[in-house]
Amino acid sequence: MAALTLNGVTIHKAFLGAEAQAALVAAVRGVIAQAPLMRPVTPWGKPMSVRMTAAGRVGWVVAQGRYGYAPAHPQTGQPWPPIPPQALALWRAVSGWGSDPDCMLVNWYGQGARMGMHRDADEGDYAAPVVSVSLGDPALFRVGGLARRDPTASATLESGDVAILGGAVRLAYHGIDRVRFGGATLLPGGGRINLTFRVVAD
Ligand code: MD3
Ligand code: FE
Repeated sequence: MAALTLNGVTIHKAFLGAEAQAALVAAVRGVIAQAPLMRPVTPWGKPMSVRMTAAGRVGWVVAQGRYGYAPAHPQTGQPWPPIPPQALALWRAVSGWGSDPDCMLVNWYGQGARMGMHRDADEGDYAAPVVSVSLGDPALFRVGGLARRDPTASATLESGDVAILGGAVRLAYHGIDRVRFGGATLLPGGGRINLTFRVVAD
């Protein structure tokens, strides 16, 4: 399988075949049925364009104007559904980590959705990698360095691509500049799903 390195981020192109991608989408739909997608509102009062939900022991939320991980869905008050078995199997195959993730974050990109440059720094544990899986429409991904002003590099993340974010790049700035909406056939109505697996400190 072809691996590409972008500013230290390893991207395994077409890691998942069409059947594995479809199975993951079905599993994600099951998660969403239990834990509806939400549009988080930033501490600055701006709704994000990406819709999100999660599975696992904790999910990423914005609560009381702060980013963090919480054990229940903010709208339903229910615990997050378990991480689906196919998703856990993927983590176990690629993470190189000896324990399972605490969170599978689901990002859903509809038409026009994007994600500004940021660092993933709410987990409290940065020894474990983050694993990312892209499903559906292609996206222009950008990664920089540990400082916001560091130079950046870009690549397209396509359906089935898996990225491993470990070691020095774990705290690098990154974002999604745009999604080529309708650019893939996996999701009938168009759109992009990104799953990220995270180990989160108690
Ligand atoms: C590089 N998601 O959920 S995944 C996020 O495609 C997030 O939805 C993007 O950034 C998406 O926080 C990008 C690839 C990714 C994830 C985590 C990283 C790249 C990363 C952490 C450090 C460096
Ligand atoms: Fe991120």
